[in-house]
Amino acid sequence: MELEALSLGQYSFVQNGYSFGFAVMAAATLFFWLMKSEIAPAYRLAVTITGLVTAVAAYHYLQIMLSWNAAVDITSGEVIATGKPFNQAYRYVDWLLTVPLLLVELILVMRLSKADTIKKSTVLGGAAALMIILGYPGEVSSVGGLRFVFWVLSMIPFVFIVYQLVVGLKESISKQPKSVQNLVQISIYLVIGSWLFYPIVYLFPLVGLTGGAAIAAVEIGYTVADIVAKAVFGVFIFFIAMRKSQAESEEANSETAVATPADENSVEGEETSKFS
Ligand code: RET
Repeated sequence: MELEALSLGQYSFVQNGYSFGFAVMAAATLFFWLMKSEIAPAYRLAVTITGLVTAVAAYHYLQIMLSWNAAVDITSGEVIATGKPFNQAYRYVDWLLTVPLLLVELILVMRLSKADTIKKSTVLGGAAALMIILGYPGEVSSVGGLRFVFWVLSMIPFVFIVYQLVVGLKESISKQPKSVQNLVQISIYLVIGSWLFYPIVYLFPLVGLTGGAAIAAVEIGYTVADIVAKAVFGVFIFFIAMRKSQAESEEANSETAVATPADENSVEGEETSKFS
């Protein structure tokens, strides 16, 4: 990566992007973990994993930011490379850990049968890992042709995942409670929309962007996509889990109301609505 091609403005813009990324991921982690008690036990694993994804991302954004800092010196307003390489592996290791987890998050919050949960998590998680591994050699290569070849290879598992999300989960969505069907549908579109961003950003250096502009566009592009795919998506998972918790506790309350005389059930009803 030719860091000296960056203007001071481009360098600082990317640096601020990482800093913002770190702040969002760290704050999102605190939010998910602190709010977990608002969720029924059946959905807590999904919310815990949501926080784990943003925690892993916060750590990697810090590392990326430190590596970005160490790679250059600013001398008289010029960006001068120090010789320490900017480590792009942090981003790919982050994706390798978090992308399969994001898919597991979505599957868990849908509360499918155990066999279905394991099958879908393994197949989608495996495809996601393969997609990231195939993308890395092209990302670190300075040869345009190689970048394109690995883009094509990585697109194969990508298309498979998108297909599975759109078609494979259709039936499962129809089985979700009415109150969350919309939210689940939107979060699937959010996954597809934010994920589409990555292969497009990857192609920036091949479609006319050069020098510092290409580096800055790729780094900022990935950072924005990560914030949407992890933190914003996580908020949707959180609300789905919360609504399902409420719907299920209301259902349990109305069943108790049928089973017990009216004057006794109010106390029991209150107890079941606290998810502990
Ligand atoms: C690569 C290489 C080029 C082709 C494709 C890619 C897809 C990357 C994706 C990454 C998603 C990352 C997420 C991170 C945040 O949690 C590897 C850029 C298809 C889809 C969701």
